[in-house]
Amino acid sequence: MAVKTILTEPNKILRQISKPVEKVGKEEQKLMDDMLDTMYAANGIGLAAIQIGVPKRIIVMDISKDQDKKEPRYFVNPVIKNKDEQKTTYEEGCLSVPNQFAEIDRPSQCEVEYLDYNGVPQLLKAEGLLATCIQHEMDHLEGILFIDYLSKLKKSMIIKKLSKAKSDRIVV
Ligand code: GNR
Ligand code: NI
Repeated sequence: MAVKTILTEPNKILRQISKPVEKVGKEEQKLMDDMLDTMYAANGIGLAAIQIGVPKRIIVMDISKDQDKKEPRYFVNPVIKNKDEQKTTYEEGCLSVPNQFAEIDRPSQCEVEYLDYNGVPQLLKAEGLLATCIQHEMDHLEGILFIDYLSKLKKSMIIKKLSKAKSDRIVV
């Protein structure tokens, strides 16, 4: 178990398209353990492998509020089957876009097919925050960030801020 560094925009690696996992083996399970550690350490509710630089179609999530009752979820090779016509709006944030938040519309319900931690096929019907989070994480697998849904102006302002915040951290 290990906490990894989370890549942040404008790091180009975040724009890679992640590759399907052939088999859920020891290596993938270790990756999922590290992803969960990293996500909890950063106080996030979801994390895609590409956020720690690994271009595999793997997501971890825990939307439980109670710190003592952890409910980790693991999704390998997730595919969205059914999307609701109806949309809901959530104020989204992203560990790869630190300290920036915006309201994003997404289908309010979805069905997702995936392999779990043990490589067993699963089907999940999600709604509410779970549905939003799954879609946010699935976007990461395609190299998409929530800021891509904002106007060009809002997006460029956020990227500018993040670039500046990054350069401020480099001590010459
Ligand atoms: O921690 C996170 N919170 C969140 C809130 C609303 C919608 C999506 C998210 S996911 C985010 C963690 C993250 O960046 N996952 O990729
Ligand atoms: Ni994110």
